[in-house]
Amino acid sequence: MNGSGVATFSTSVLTATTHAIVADYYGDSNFVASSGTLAGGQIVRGQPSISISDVSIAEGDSGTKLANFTVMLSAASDLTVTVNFATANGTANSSDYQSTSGTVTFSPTETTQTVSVTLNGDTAFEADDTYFVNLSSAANATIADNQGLGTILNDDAQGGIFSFSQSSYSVGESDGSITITVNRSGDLTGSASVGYATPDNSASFAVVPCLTVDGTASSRCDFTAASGRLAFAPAKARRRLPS
Ligand SMILES: [Ca+2]
Ligand SMILES: [Ca+2]
Repeated sequence: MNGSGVATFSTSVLTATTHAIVADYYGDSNFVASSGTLAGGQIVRGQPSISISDVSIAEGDSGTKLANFTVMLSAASDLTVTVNFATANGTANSSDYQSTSGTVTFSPTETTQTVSVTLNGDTAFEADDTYFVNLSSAANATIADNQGLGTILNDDAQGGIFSFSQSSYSVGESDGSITITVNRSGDLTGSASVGYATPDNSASFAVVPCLTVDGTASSRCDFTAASGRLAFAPAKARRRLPS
């Protein structure tokens, strides 16, 4: 190079390792032309690579929740690195998650970013569902793993959950009957049934006269035993026990 110039060096074939740069330099009559190797090795770094994590998360029963995918750069870069992302259906579809796409940007020195996918909760029993976050079109980096697998884990009981409408019921002795409501919650997508029966303690109270007031009712003295099965059609959440 001459006294006022700036050396520029451009190539597209350097491999990622340490390279020596040899320069010829010359100047005016006081500067003896010479040549030599610049002090220190000139390090050529390979482009970092991008990968994305997999995420498994329980679905939830209502509202939404986020599945956070980590997008990683194998090493910090001096350049801004970008990569596009887009979701894609597996067995999951738009009823299960909200599709999204965009660009992930790593500023110099950054190595981690997050892509969030919004999942929709529900109470239907179903198999675990899958979807993908695909990476494409990286700038200033290569892509080592271009696909994040999202798994929405089923957290619903098949057929739903049965419960009484109250923790206890009271009835007047002269009322003749009592109606007890059984609720079905959760998965209502299919039919389901549940058996019921009044416990019969008659045998253990056989020696006790019915007129004895001991706070315990028995079918021998106080009520007619009842048993049967309550059938719930799909999407029906309430049934009444027959009186
Ligand atoms: Ca659920
Ligand atoms: Ca579900």
